[in-house]
Amino acid sequence: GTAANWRGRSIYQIVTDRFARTDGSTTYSCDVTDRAYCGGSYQGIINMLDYIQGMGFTAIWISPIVENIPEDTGYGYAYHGYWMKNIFALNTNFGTAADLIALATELHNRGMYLMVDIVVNHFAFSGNHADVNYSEYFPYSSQDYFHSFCWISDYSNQSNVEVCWLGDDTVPLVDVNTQLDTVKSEYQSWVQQLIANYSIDGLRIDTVKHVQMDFWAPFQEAAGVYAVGEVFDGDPSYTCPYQENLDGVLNYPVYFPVVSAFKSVGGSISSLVSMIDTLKSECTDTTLLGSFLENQDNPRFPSYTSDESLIKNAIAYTILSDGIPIIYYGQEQGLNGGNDPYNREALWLTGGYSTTSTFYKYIASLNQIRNQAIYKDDTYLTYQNWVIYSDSTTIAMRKGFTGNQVITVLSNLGSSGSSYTLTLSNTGYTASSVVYEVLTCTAVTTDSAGNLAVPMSSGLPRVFYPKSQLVGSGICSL
Ligand code: ABC
Ligand code: CA
Repeated sequence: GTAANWRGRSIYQIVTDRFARTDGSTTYSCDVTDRAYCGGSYQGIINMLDYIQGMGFTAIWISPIVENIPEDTGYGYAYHGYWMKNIFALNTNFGTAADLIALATELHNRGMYLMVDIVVNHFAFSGNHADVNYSEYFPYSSQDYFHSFCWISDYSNQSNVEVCWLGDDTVPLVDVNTQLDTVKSEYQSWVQQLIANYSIDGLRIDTVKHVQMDFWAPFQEAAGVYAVGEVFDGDPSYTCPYQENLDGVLNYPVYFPVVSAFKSVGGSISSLVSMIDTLKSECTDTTLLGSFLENQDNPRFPSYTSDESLIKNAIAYTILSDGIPIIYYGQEQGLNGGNDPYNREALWLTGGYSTTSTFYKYIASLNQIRNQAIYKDDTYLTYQNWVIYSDSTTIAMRKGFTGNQVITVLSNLGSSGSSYTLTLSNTGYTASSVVYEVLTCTAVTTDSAGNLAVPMSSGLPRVFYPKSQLVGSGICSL
């Protein structure tokens, strides 16, 4: 899929080892602190596609698929897939090539896309950096293909970030010399083959900031599919320029202010408001950024707060703002693990894939309204979300042209927030028109000046959309 094909997708991110087992077990033990393979597989994902599609997702992102180092290192096994050894072989812990192809086929039969995580920055080793056995790597089977050893020690020095190594003397991440022409062309032909062999529709690219900028545009071009890069940095002036060389980047700049705004009552709304504006001027296209609240590298949002209203507001931001929403597996069951490895729970141990849990149904509602707005008029996607109102506890946003606009009202008052009416004048809705608050299925009629009276309570988010656009959708039984 091209960037334009991906803009309207909604992605469910899976840590393959932790999502579903082939045997469908809901009891097989998985202690996250063991950092071991727990048996999640491609076949397990296939069996659970109804569960994923039932929330309105139109794509999945899976862990890196290539062969990893097999050792039980000081940080356990490579169950996450980021410790490459041979990029032309598969990690057989997740299944066979046929299983992976079957996953792609089954997704495509449902009209869904497959995004695969890839790493180019490094291979991995179990042991001291001085003992790396390069001959075990493929295709870069000698030291000549790698940067000479130095640890990354200064994140303010970009060349240090690019040519030195991540990791430590437990698991050094042996830094590929991506400046070599042979390496560049090898990687380009590799990614083409990978995409063709497994019918991959898009890429999530790891450690993008650790590879020099000029590597990316030709690599993206060779891949020929949408790619979203991981540039783990909250500063938009650092992160956005990567979008000049890759279709998208994960929206780390907005991640941090979203977490701060909603992780507690009294969080800063104003920093979020200003970041929304900043990104529009700094990034090439905010509608192609990857919008997320959780992932395998950060504490799950409910580890900061158990307040259901706060969590709901943060999730609504992910799905209804600009960009391609990415929901991390387990958000739909309210998992609350902290940092790596606690945020990589086995999903099968947490309620047997309930489709009636609060957040499962909530995420389904949000995807459903977004999918409906896109279906009615796909310029919804390129219309940039803007803040129509904010105060110290509220942010209201509009996305979509007149007649098809979604108005999202978010609050960080939390579950004990009082009930009151917020009158919004900037929604663009016409006078005396009927709109629906789609999370509660409540009809509201704008007044003679087009003002919208928003019934706020318990710190819950409110999402409005014109009633006429809902007819026939099944949303709110319309
Ligand atoms: C293993 C063990 C862990 C153990 C660790 C030391 O070693 O499993 O339990 O604690 C993979 C595995 C991990 C594994 C690592 C290392 O490999 O998933 O479990 O940890 O062996 C990507 C992936 C990530 C993956 C790798 C490696 C890279 O998403 O899952 O990890 O292939 C850096 C990289 C980033 C990387 C991340 C983990 O580390 O840049 O690509 N993610 C600052 C730096 C960032 C840095 C970040 C976290 O800290 O600038 O570059 O990310 O260390 C903001 C600033 C940011 C700042 C943050 C903290 O604050 O704006 O710049 O980020 O305000
Ligand atoms: Ca590097």
